[in-house]
Amino acid sequence: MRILLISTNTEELISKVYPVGLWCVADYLIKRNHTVKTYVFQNEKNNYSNLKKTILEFKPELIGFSIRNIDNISMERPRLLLETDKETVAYCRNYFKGSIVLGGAGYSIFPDEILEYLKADYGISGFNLSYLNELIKKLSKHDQNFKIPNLRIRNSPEAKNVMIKLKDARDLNIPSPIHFEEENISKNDTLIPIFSHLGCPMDCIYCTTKHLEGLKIIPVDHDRIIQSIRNYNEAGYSNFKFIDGVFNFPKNNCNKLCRRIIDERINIRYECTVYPWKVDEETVQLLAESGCSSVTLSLESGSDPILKSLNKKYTKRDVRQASQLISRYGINQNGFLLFGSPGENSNTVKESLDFAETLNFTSLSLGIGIRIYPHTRLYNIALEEGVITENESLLKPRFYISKSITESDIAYIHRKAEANSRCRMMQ
Ligand code: B12
Ligand code: SF4
Repeated sequence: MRILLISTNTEELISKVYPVGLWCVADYLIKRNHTVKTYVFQNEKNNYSNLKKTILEFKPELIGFSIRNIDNISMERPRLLLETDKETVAYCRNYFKGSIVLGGAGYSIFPDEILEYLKADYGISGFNLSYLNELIKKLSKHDQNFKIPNLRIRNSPEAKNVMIKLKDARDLNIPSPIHFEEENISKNDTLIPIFSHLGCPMDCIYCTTKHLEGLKIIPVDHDRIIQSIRNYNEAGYSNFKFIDGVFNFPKNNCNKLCRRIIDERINIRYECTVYPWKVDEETVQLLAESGCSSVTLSLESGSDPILKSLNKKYTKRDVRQASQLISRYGINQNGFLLFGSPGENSNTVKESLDFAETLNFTSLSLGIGIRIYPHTRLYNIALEEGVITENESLLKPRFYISKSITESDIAYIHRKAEANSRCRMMQ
């Protein structure tokens, strides 16, 4: 089948992000003998007229949209990023009469609502692309018997099933470097994103990872990771970002991967996220020796009762210990504080900011209000406290902020961010 895959994401929030999800889908479909073309808005100056030309010349039989982002998760300046996808789906319909299928991380959080909002035909949630392949086979045979896991069909009462997660990371694709080369993406400063595992057992109350990836860690085979890094190295890329929610858990998996990178003299500089719990010198030393130049130290709060209310396993003491070790090994550390959690008040806000100032952060990002997602504990708290109602759509972002947080607390956070050049507000 001739398939056109579209990514409309042009955001540069936090950093430039390449459409790796879309490229995984492309690689997967090409291996199954489909003819695939990708259309990436980031690289198209005159988006719509080029898109029209692409549709008319390529003549796709199916169009797929990779929906990575829903919104910018900013309570103070919210933007619904899906609007561009909605416009683009409608635009495609002018020149294309076939089916439009959605997928991607953002899509998988709100499958029914996004399908309806964008007025697409089908959606496949999750990471398992074999379900997409099943759909394509059925569509090409005009077989209407759509009993496919994770499939949603717009205007169809069936297929409202629970998302089946990937059970085996062998089915998780790492995109080929060819896509970065084809798009002429800079070799010096681009971070190539790689998962070292799926899943996170930490179960923080606001996080969607449990829903998207599961609580169980599913490691990606180290041979595959090393081979992918080598492929990227050969293509001239040597900066990477391990995009796991927490890179340092499970400790054995992290240490083993670092040791392989060191032993095999792999040329790599990378960033990763460190969860500041049970961080010991052995791991930090291995991180440094294997090329880790910068970590996101997920801190979220500098107040122990608030950390507890977020279901963090660590305390301030653990954070300080991890931060000191990371500094000792010369690794940059970027912190993040989230304000407005259940139980937060003026005192805990000040306590958090004071605590963060005592740590050796290269940068500190501050966020106010927590995005409420379905399938999370924060959702239930927000429901119980009457912040949201049961049938309310959360697609247009809703945020939780403790009722004890005042306007003057918010102004205080902004003043602190302005006064410190290492600090910035999340947008
Ligand atoms: C790593 C990451 C980042 C890194 C990216 C680093 C980098 N250089 O790439 C950083 C920290 C920079 C980042 C920033 C942001 N992120 Co982010 N990020 C992630 C994370 C953890 C992984 C994304 C990723 O690269 N996955 C790897 C690829 C291969 O997977 P994938 O895209 O999901 O694709 C797979 C499937 O979804 C599927 N698929 C993809 N497309 C399609 C299409 C079809 C048709 C089908 C069938 C299937 C399919 O197949 C692929 C292979 O299995 C996700 C959460 C998660 N667990 O997925 C959040 C996530 C995508 N981010 C999110 C957000 C909000 C943001 C920011 C807006 C935050 C902010 N305010 O700044 C920015 C936006 C940046 C941008 N420019 O777009 C949200 C999006 C939901 C939402 N509310 O919008 C997520 C889901 C996290 C969350 N729950 O809040 N992010
Ligand atoms: S540690 Fe990170 S990825 Fe894991 S549950 Fe908490 S916020 Fe989500």
